Amino acid sequence: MDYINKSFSLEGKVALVTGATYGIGFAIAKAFHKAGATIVFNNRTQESLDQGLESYKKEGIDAHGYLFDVTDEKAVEENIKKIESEVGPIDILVNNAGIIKRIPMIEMTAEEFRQVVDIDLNGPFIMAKAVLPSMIERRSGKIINICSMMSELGRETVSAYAAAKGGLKMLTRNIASEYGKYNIQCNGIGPGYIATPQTAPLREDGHPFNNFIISKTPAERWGTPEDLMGPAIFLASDASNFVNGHVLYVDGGILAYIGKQPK
Ligand code: NAP
Ligand code: GCO
Repeated sequence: MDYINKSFSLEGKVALVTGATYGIGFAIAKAFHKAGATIVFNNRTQESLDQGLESYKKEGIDAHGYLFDVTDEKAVEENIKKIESEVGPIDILVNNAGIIKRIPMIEMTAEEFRQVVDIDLNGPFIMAKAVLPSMIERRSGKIINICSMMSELGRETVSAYAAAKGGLKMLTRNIASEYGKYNIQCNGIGPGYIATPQTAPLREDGHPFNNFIISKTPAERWGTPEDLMGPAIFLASDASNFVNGHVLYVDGGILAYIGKQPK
């Protein structure tokens, strides 16, 4: 048990999970808390921040909430400095904040495309850039980028999201390549289809996508945010110290599966 307790523990670590008010980010933050970490999260509106603080309180977690948008470089730099002095140097960054716009590509404006890429790809770049100097100095750090099935696959209406999440997979590999020598590990988690507010419109009763996803998933169900807890602890802990530039797909087997034979 000693090995398990030591290697998977996040005791004494400070973890910043972006956009972790609910959904996947909230579940990952809860997992980190259970593993011993101090939790910091941010959101872009006071309303979301307060909602998050309330939810952490209900779980008995004393989380530190900061109000800033991951696309605002100046605000990110200022808030990272604030977090470092008020809570402590950041040991673990999870780039979780993200949005999707489901619009057929030929109907999408360049501005809409830019908004998605800005939050889902530029955001993780800006965040990673802000935490890396201290990680380099301390010769230790973990960055986890929340990728997607769309880091590997395309589908109708999600061109901007797929472009951003595909880019995020490559940013992950590049951070690992560039800073691995400082004992910094940057990996991705690629969730399959997970029941959160982001996918709520696809799960409405009778929506054809609901049955489609269940039949595309060998596990024959939607994932839950809690399905991401173990993989996130692994990638944040010493247990993964020689895992770098990898995307761990947590998808109930979607990427392994050719799909059901039509009846
Ligand atoms: P969600 O329920 O929509 O939560 C996303 C959170 O990010 C929200 O709290 C949102 O704030 C926040 N956010 C958005 N833009 C932000 C910004 N610019 N700055 C700070 N915070 C921001 O999403 P989720 O389903 O939990 O997904 C979390 C991550 O996993 C996303 O990157 C998503 O693309 C990815 N993912 C999701 C699935 C899935 O099936 N659900 C699968 C694969 C990957 P508001 O509360 O203000 O909206
Ligand atoms: C969609 C979904 C996906 C998921 C997820 C898959 O419309 O296809 O929203 O993109 O959210 O990212 O891994």
